[in-house]
Order: sequence, then C-alpha cells, then structure tokens
Amino acid sequence: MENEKMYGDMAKAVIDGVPDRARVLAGEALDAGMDPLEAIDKGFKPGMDVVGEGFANGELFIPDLMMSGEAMKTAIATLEPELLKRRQQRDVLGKVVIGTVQGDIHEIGKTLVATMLAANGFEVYDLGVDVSAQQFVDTVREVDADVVGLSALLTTTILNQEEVIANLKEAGLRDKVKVIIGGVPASPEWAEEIGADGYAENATDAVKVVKQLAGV
Ligand code: B12
Repeated sequence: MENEKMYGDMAKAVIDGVPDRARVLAGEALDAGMDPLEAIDKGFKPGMDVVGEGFANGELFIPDLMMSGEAMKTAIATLEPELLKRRQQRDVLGKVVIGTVQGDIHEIGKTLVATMLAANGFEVYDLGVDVSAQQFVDTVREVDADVVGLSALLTTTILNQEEVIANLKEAGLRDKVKVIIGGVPASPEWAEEIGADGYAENATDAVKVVKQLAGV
C-alpha cells in the first residue's frame, strides 16, 4: 500500500514536470529499499504515458513533454548508481552498440536500456540520438559489436530501423551482428517484417533478449 502511494506521487511528479520533486521521490525510494527499476516501471514511467496521451489528445504541448522528460531523466539519474550497483556483473558478456535512429531525438528509453545492459555486464557504446545508418554501421565495424540496438519512438522513424539493417547488409556485416529493435511503435511483427533478430518492450526484457542474441 505504501508503495502504491509512492508510485502515484512519482507519476504525478512526471506529469507535473517537476524534476526536483522527481529527484526527492527517487531518493526516498532508494532510502526505503525499493527496487530502482520497479520505481521507474511502476512509478515514473506511467506518468510519461499519461503525458503522451495528453499530448495526443491536444491537452498538452511540447513544453509539457519537455518538462516531463526532464523530470523522468532526473529520476533515472538519481536511481542510476543503484541500478548499476545491483546488477553488477564481472565478466564482459559482449559488445552492444545502441542509439536512437536518424530523425528521432527521444532518448530516455534508449538510455535506460543502455544503462541496464551496462549494469548486466555488456560493454555498451551509446551513440545518442538522431544517429544515421552510416554511424551505426561504422561503429559496429569499429568495435566489432555482437548486438546493435535501434530505438525509435515515432511511426515515421521506425522506417529508419529498416534502413540500418539494409546498410548493415550492404556493408557485409549483417551476418556478424544481431539486431534488436525497440520503442513505442516497434513490435515483434515489425521486427520480423524488417528482418531484425529481436524486439523488446522494456529495459528488463531488452536485457533478456540481448543475452539470448549474444548467446550468453
Ligand atoms: C518525452 C517525449 C518527448 C520529448 C523527448 C525528450 C527526451 N529527451 O527524450 C520531446 C519533447 C523532445 C518529444 C518530441 C517529440 N515527440 Co514525443 N514523446 C515523449 C513521450 C511523452 C514519452 C517518451 C518517453 O521518454 N517515455 C519513457 C521511456 C522510459 O519509455 P520509452 O521511450 O517507451 O522506452 C522504453 C521502451 O519503448 C523500450 N525501448 C526504447 N528504446 C529501445 C531500444 C531498444 C533497442 C529496445 C530493445 C527497447 C527500447 O524500453 C524503454 C524502457 O522501458 C512520448 C509518449 C509515450 N508514451 O511514449 C511522446 C511521443 C513518442 N512523442 C510523439 C511526438 C509526435 C513527438 C514530436 C513529433 C512532437 C512534435 N510535433 O514536435 C517530437 C519529435 C521530435 C523528434 N524529431 O524526435 C508521439 C509519437 C506519435 C507517433 N505515432 O509517431 C508520442 C507517442 C506522443 C503521442 N502520444 O502523441 N517527445
């Protein structure tokens, strides 16, 4: 019951777009011994979904999305050290290149996935947002990546996930690297359609799928 109240407060901090409040609540969650990923999944992220709906309905605007995004980022940054500490693994399980595809600047989910992969023993190369297909290809070749993760939050930019796969093929790298996709408009069906090797709906599943793909 106590946790339910905290989750509600966390969602509200994101909906209201108050980073300071999000920081305090994330700190309180850690003090209370709450699993940091649970705080994100059950507390802060549902707030983001409410904001997304409000935006889609025309009740909220870009500045609202930005403030909520800042609150979400602040919460994750506060929880990150504990996320990394809890999942610590000694051996390097493999190399993952990750980024948000070209034309898309949504970074929060991608960064969370990157953090969880790093926390679970992967060497992660986070290329950031608005990453061109060529940048993905170059980095995959340069670091000899086992897996590449492509994030896209827009129905328009998921097409660029397909483009990255096409470029990997052209560069002769497709057989050497597994591709996992994610983001709100992505789906297992879309993964199959574009010839990706995997899809995950959230950061926890992303770790499971990447482990499978890397064969560890
Ligand atoms: C915050 C936000 C923004 C912020 C982003 C801030 C930032 N620094 O990232 C700002 C204000 C910049 C923004 C801009 C825009 N946005 Co916006 N945004 C959102 C919002 C509200 C939340 C996204 C978020 O951070 N969620 C929290 C994180 C933790 O969740 P997540 O991103 O889904 O990630 C999880 C999973 O998807 C998955 N995952 C994500 N990436 C990956 C990668 C891999 C490899 C794997 C395996 C898994 C995985 O795991 C993550 C962790 O669990 C969403 C609505 C929503 N409910 O998603 C709209 C939303 C995505 N935005 C939308 C739109 C339309 C826009 C704009 C076009 C608006 C405009 N007119 O300018 C611009 C686009 C700018 C651009 N070129 O990219 C629409 C997209 C609609 C569509 N069908 O395409 C949405 C759905 C809102 C809506 N309902 O209308 N946005």
